[in-house]
Amino acid sequence: MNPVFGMEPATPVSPDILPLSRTLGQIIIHVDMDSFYASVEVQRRPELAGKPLVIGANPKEGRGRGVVSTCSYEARKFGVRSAMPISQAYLLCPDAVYLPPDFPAYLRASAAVMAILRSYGYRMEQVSIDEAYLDLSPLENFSHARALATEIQNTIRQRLGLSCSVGIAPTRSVAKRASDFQKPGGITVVSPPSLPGFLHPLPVRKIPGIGRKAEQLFFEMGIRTIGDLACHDIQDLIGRFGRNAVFLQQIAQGADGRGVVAEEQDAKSLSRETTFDADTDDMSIIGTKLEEQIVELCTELAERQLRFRILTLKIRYSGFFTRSRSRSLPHSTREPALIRNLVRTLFCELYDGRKIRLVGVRFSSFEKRQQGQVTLPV
Ligand code: TTP
Ligand code: MG
Repeated sequence: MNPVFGMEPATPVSPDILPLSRTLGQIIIHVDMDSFYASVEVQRRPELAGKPLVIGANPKEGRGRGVVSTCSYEARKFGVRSAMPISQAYLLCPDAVYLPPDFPAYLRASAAVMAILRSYGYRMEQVSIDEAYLDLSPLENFSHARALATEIQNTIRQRLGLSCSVGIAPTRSVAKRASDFQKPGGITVVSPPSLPGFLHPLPVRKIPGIGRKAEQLFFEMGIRTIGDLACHDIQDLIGRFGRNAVFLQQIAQGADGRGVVAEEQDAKSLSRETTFDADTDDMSIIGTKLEEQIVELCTELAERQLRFRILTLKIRYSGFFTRSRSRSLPHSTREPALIRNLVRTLFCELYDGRKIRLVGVRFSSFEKRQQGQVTLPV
């Protein structure tokens, strides 16, 4: 036995066998909307269809600050990507249409998508504004799951005018990789026998949590693909990556073992942050931004029927110095007036008179009320 982890080090079992033995019986689908914010804009402004469209901060002819939230697939052909500085996006594609995000509209579209997914009656876990897992294990086989995925795609397209991609696999992490595989509009089925063939040629950075630094370490160990990681000596991996190595190798072997968690447990926090175009100490600009954030967050709370108990305010000053302060409430709430007062109080406590680069509000510690009486801690 391995004295540290209480388990046998991985023996050289063929990776072809592992996924089957550990995940037998699960059929999980991952649904991810295509270029979500941009698609919502195109849906309500059809004249934008087929054009490069960038959602994010104002580019101000290349002088804008802030980042790209997302962009249409037409803009992606120019190299524009989410999280890229908006100034860089402008350099790559000055002729794109640039729009500021309209979060309430995206939240409404998200709620409509999730309602459609929920209506199929399977265990469901929403993991972000535009993606969710459904546990289709009750279905007989992967062909039935593909048929249902097609129906889901058609329903979302017909009712909402939006496109999504679907991945179907025996595990969550492979389903997520699969939904990304044929975007936009694809359905990718990875049945147990085809799992190693799908997963192993992919680069290691496709495993969630592996960034550039870890990827470089893997390269130094001769690991380039997920298949290389699946077969690598586990003790060698633990020597470099510690405990995480066991989990990472399991993911590489297609055996993450996590199911779909029922909805009530998913949301841990909701937050909004805004970077100002120029660092500012103008209270009307700062107040307006905070108010926008509160309205968006309260809309999202209402959509999800959530109340929260902990509010956190974050201020980042010029030069990136960041401070935040939290307040716990005696009772859960989503009452805007109370939230406004609390944000104001926390702001006065935190603010030291310097110019501000970014403000943010976060709600956490949720409760979800069901049928008036019962309170489920989340
Ligand atoms: P994603 O699903 O990552 O991206 P997407 O739906 O725009 O495009 P894809 O077809 O590749 O799935 O994110 C969903 C939304 O979340 C996206 O439309 C905008 C928002 N978002 C940001 O605001 N900033 C980010 O860095 C990312 C990645 C997403
Ligand atoms: Mg998406």
